[in-house]
Amino acid sequence: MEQTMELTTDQFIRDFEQTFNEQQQTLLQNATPTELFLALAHTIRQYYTPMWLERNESLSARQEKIAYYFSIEFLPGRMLETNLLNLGILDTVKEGFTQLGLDFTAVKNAEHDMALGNGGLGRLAAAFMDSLATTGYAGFGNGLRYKYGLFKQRIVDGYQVELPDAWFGSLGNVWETRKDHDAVNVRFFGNVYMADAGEGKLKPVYSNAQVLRAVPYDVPQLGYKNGVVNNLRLWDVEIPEEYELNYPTIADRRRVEDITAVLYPDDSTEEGKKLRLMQEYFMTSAGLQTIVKSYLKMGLPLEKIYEKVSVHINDTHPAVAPAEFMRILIDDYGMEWDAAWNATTKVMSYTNHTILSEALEKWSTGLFSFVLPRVFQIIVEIDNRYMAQMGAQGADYARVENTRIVRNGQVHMAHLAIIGGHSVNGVAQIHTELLKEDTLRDFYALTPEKFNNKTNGIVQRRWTQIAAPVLSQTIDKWIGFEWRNDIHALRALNDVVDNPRAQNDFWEVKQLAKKRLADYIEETTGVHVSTDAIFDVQVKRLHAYKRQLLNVMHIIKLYWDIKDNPEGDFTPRVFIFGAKAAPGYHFAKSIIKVINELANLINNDPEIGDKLKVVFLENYRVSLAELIIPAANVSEQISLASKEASGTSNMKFMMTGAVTMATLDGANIEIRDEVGEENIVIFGMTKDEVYHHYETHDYNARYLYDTDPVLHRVINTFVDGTIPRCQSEGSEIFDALVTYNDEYFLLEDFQSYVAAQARVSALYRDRERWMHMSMMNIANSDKFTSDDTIRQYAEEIWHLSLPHAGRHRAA
Ligand code: GPW
Repeated sequence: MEQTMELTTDQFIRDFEQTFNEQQQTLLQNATPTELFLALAHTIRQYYTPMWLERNESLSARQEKIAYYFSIEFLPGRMLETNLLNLGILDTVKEGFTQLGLDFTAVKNAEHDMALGNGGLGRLAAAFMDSLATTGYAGFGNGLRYKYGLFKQRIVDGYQVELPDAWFGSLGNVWETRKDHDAVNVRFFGNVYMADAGEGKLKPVYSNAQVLRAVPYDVPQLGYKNGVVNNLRLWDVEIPEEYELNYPTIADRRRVEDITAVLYPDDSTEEGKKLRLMQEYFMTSAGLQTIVKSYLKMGLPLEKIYEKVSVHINDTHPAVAPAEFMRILIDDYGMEWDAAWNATTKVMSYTNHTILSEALEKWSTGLFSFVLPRVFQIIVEIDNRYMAQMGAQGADYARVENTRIVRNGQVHMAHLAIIGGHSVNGVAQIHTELLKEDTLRDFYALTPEKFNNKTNGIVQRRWTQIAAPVLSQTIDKWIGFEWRNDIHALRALNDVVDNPRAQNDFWEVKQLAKKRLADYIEETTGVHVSTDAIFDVQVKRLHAYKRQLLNVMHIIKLYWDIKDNPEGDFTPRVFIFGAKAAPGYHFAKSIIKVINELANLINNDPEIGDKLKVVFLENYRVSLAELIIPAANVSEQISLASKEASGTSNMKFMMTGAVTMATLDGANIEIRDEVGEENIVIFGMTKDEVYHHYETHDYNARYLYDTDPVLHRVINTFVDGTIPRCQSEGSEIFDALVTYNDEYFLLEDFQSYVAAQARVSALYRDRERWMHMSMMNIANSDKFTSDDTIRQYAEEIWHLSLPHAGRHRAA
């Protein structure tokens, strides 16, 4: 049921002016956007605080089951507009600002992105927080309060340079509340030995441990027009007062603060650093300790904690959770092993986000037992009992050996998460199938009932109502407002996809978004781009498997086409990239350099002119995505089939009317199923063809390079001096593609990609056909709402019920 705050513009203006005067002590007219932002945020805090208190009271009064989403990353981006939208007062506030003569856009842009995440995984966690509140489920986040979020990317001479992202800087995080009374201690290092506990029992005694204090900061998560406020709890580290003497120097204190100082900027590769393990354990232990404490306040038996608590492990980073939960139940609360194990496996569930083995966390037993001696003991015990139990069941020995937790001197975190929980899910259909048949096949053979799929989703409100307000108004015009509350109503657009006036409206909307982006491009890069050109966009982390290089190879091909035939009839394109590379990922950084130098070459060639432009936008992040995605005509989703677990930007592009250029990978397949084959452009190998190469070892990149003259010329362009100032990067790329046999099969997919791109050009010239495709994408995007994804998690994995049936405040 819809429930918005009742707030008139006049009332808002009074509230805002009062808060502003109390806080800033200057005149509104003199205030900077940042000062106005702070005052506005504090006004909003006053609005939601009573709802937040009431929510917490009613959840505990009714003893509702709560799911806790443990994630080392949360990537909400800016919160101001979402909070206003979800309170139902975005338009009122905008109107108030207009009446006050203030620029709302400047104020919203003053908010620093909350970038406590790298990319898709962190953004998904943030989306789930919004959707949990919006659907009304009691789902709380648990993570780390990094002082520095994902690095800020600058491009200098074509190279990526990383700068620290001091996101809450001197202003603090305006949305958070410190909860001192919920602080707990977390122990690292030291020794553990077993001592007599009487009655023939043993209990662990810790000595010489380092004891640190975990202090939570809570960030409210507002539901869309339903009065629900859930909680995202982020932990910070401090030195407990009673141990201060152990840290006499500033350097000593710094080493402690390091634990929550910075988000690891690596995406999909495992680093195996001690500090990272400490981060993981710190947030997991602190979260679980407070969860148990708040459960016990209800006066219910601890053995039944699974009836009121679910803990979700978002990828392997919090996968120490089952062992830590066992430690708390047994050591801190005296539970017996079997009862504790029964509770633990019913509480825990796990999502896998990749099949790339280099991203599956493993820790050396040496490091692990040094940092977490007691947890390590428990893991060894879990592992032994697992072996014994499987042996007793007569399970295939090789399978059991492949799935055990401690093996060859390593602790396999994914294995702990699977054995210690009741559910493991992938994030798109094809990905879950691959987990079953490949990555986790032995687990699937042993415990098939644990496996399920949950295809990712996106917060449609952010990508339409916030990022694409004019598109949203146009949708209103054609099908009414219902879709804003029920995204499935968007399907009504299917009736107008061939209506010439509707097509014209949606064309104009896209042109406006392109103009907005073109202005930004000109401002930030100095490059002028024409909105008559196709805006062809690839924005995502820079990874070899995502194949930004394939896109580059196609651009080089077009460059030679134009140079060979400058008078030819050519459909103009602007290629837009946005991508951060992990600081230690040399190859990815070389690709960034080459894109920038190729852009220089092409953009400054008068013979090329407006036919072809290449733009690399620095510092890609959520707020920049909000500007770029609605302006795209073509969405590049070209990962090697089988490698992209799901993708989520593909869904955002679809929802705002871009046509997807796709391999049959991740959620692209489900997008095709929704829009139909004619409304997406598919190319490249299937996952079976890819796996065939793996099985037969028959792939021969050099042969393709030698026998395909177009490919030959394109690849030579990396090394023959055509693209200036990137000699070493160019030869690195040449070697990866030819000498080292092209790990991600770009050469094999090249011709199919080029042909698909030619199809796109032809389709774009037929405006009716193109608008049909574009609008079919918008009209059929409702499947990818994270509201529905989270409903499936809540019902099928966490077994939650809806606490308030949509009428939270009326109860
Ligand atoms: F390697 N993803 C990510 F699986 O953004 F852990 N960072 C990561 O570290 C990993 C995965 C990990 C992404 C996937 O690459 C993407 O396909 C997926 O859509 C997204 O997670 C959300 O599930």
